[in-house]
Amino acid sequence: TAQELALPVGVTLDRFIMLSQSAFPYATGELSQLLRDIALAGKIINREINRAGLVDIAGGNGTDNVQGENQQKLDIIANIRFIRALKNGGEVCAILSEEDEDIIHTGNDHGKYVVAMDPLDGSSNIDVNVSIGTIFSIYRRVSPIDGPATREDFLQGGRKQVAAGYILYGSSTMLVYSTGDGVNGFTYDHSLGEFILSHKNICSPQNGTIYSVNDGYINDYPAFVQQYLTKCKEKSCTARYIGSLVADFHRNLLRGGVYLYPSTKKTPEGKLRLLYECYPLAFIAEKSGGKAIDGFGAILDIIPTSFHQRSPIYLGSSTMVDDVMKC
Ligand code: P6P
Repeated sequence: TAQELALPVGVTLDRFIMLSQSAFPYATGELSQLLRDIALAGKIINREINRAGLVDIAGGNGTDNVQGENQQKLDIIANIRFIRALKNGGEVCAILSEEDEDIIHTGNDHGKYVVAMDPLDGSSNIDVNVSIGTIFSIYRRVSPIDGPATREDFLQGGRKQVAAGYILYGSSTMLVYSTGDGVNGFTYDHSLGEFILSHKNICSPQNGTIYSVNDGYINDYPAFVQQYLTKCKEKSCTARYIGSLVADFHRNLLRGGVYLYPSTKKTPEGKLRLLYECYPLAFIAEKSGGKAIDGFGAILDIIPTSFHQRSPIYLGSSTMVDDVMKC
């Protein structure tokens, strides 16, 4: 971890990746380059978001994505920018995006990795200036190198992720990721154009008092969730729900808390997407000492069957997630 590597806060992402890679003599640098490509896309999207209000790229685009959700212009820009950065980086042979039904083949058939991503989650918040985020999940391909990527590359299951993370476009822009050994956070320094290590070896508080849920659907939630929320209110816990998953998750990661998106009548499978929302955030939660379950077992143990399948999710501080299940 960064602790063992004795990396000082303030080191750039590039240097952090280089020094982390040096700790793995057999690493050949492709994953390192892939992480740099993701950071580059994040910088570009950050710039687009910051000027969205000034240039006519905020608001709806008048089209729907595969989810049937109204696409915001920045959704499309973010999708294009990520695909281009990963294609040009050369390490990724294929991408699965929330914005596209099928696998996007990059033409890099020699690439060892595939990426599942939500290029801009919470985008309905864009034109009201609420924080939004990118979520990404990285697998080593299982299909033969130099051939086209296949469904199996993306349906390996959450425990097969080699890395995952998110970019939060908030009051500051942060990249938070893990390659399996600890979770580290990098804050974007606009003057340098660099992500700087600001949150080394993030360990999520074991417990907390913040719960994040859409209270408006409470009558639709399963009984155990209603019981848990009643207990939260009896204990005068703090309700914090931004309506932007990455922002809610990040606050709870640092302060302690639990995010709940249960199944409802409207969304019997839950709302959040398994491959590019639940798995990557569950990976970060577990690697920082937290938990992520679907109400029956660990999110990361769910066997995936389709690209855009949904799952209920209870995600965050381990004691709080356990308390949900005790109900
Ligand atoms: P609801 C945004 O659309 C999103 O996917 C997450 O970012 C957010 O936490 C959730 O949906 C909000 O959903 O049903 O409460 O509006």
